[in-house]
Amino acid sequence: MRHWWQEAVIYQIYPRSFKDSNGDGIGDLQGIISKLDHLKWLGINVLWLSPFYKSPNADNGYDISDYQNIMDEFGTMADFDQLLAAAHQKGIKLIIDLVVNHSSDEHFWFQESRKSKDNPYRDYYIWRPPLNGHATPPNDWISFFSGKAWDLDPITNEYYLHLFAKKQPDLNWENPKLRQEIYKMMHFWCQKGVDGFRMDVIAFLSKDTSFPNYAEGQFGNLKSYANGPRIHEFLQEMHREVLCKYDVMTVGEAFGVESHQINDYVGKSRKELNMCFHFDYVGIDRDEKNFFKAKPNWKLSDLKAILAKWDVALGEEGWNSLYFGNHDNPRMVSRFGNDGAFHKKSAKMLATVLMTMRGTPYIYQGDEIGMTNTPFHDIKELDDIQAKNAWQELVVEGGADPVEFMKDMNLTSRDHARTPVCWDASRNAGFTDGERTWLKINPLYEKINVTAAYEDKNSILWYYKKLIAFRQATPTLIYGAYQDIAPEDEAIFAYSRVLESDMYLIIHNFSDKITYFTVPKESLPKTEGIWRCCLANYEVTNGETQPNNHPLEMRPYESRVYHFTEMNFE
Ligand code: ISL
Ligand code: CA
Repeated sequence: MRHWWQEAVIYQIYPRSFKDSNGDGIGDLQGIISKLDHLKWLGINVLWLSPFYKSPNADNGYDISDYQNIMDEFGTMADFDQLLAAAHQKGIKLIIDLVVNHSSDEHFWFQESRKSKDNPYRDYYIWRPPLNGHATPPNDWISFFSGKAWDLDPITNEYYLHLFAKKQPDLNWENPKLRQEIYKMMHFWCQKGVDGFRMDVIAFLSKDTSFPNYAEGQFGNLKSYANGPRIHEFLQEMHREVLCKYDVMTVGEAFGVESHQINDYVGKSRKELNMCFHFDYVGIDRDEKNFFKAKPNWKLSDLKAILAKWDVALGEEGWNSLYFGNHDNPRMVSRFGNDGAFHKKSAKMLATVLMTMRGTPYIYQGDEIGMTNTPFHDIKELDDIQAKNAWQELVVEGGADPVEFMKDMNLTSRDHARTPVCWDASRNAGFTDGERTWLKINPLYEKINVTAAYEDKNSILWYYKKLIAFRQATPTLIYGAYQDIAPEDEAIFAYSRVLESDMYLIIHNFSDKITYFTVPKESLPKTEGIWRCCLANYEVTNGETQPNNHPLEMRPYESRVYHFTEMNFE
């Protein structure tokens, strides 16, 4: 059984940074509507919108104060209805972000809940008395945004849990009344006609309600509250109560889920989710002990091992997602490619990986033109609460070296993905016609912008368009079996995709040096046939059309997609 969300190419929009339509320097829904033709031209099938609901923006919308109303800065519900209709009219589906592990502390439910211990909304959140009667939190958990994961609320002198910011109290999924409120909200959006949900930190919904101390150190605590005892019960209830009633897709942000657990979430017989984003390579270039510290010399063989591990774990039972960028990660060309001498080649190479692997590819806004990381010189230039709280804790209170900290932020900050999309070379990169923008503009905008990319037929943008069309027209690239054919190679990433007798051989040079590669005999088809290089990010002379009879000379960041056609002897 094949589904539309397996054949789709999905594009993520972070509304705050996509396009401003009213000159206040903040992206908005009308801005997205004004750029739908760009997305239609690109050929994407689905839009994922990061949160656009009412929010005080402690975490830029991932702190929701009203799930059924639009954030003031982004516009009105009429704007949303217009966006949804316009996208559907252009044949583009739209999925929305479901952030229900926590709400904003400004949500009506929390305002009520904190009033008294017997308030009807008390158990919509997770409250615990101080340990042994004095101001000690119930356990040693820390927040992802620094500090403790518990905050003592003076009104009732109890702690409430917040795995993220203080202003993001965790919702209590043990409470069936809360769960029914969430399902009612999901029906509201499904009845409007949205085509699915991306689900924020979905594996955290069920916690061990004895709230034990950590098993291990920072981030090792994921075992303490990810994949809790009732997570599958809750997701199957959500499926029964809401999801099974609509033709919608779901993708869980599976922070904390390990490959051996994945088909419990996305197995086709599970009636839970359709696919997930895993986090196994999000830390590949990060210091094990300090997530904000970069570890630049990551190994290609480690990345390939992770990709292969998840492909095997999902097998035919599950379905994978592929992403190299999103609103929480630095720009992929700066992180996994080469944003200097080989900017264009490496951006195209990464795009080729994204579009030829097994699983639904996700493009993050601006990656289609190869937007790079932005130089941040001072903490005041950063907006992200994760960075600012870390600065406060590590530098201001902890005495860490501010220069070192900013060096790390220039490699790892989430703000890299949140600088405004560059639409042209005019002031403020065509993102706004106002004076200022909410976050600094990437200084390379005169060179790297959508308009310049349209005008350059050899641009990253045109290459994405070609790649997307190629993938959509090639079932073998969507459904074909995946096999890494050189897992140990630290420069070459080469794999096959096979569907029945149709075979593609895809070879990338992840290095800035010319690298020779011989396709292993055992990876080649046993039958006679002809090879054709059907897509590449360099000019391929006809001498390179035969990948099977001599070492291939792969140029820096070169990608080649070879198609094998069996010679049928009649
Ligand atoms: O700690 C991280 C590891 O990557 C963060 O990037 C991030 O907090 C984590 O991936 C969970 O992300 C989701 O939930 C957060 C929100 O800040 C992120 O933007 C969202 O993607 C809390 O809602
Ligand atoms: Ca605006």
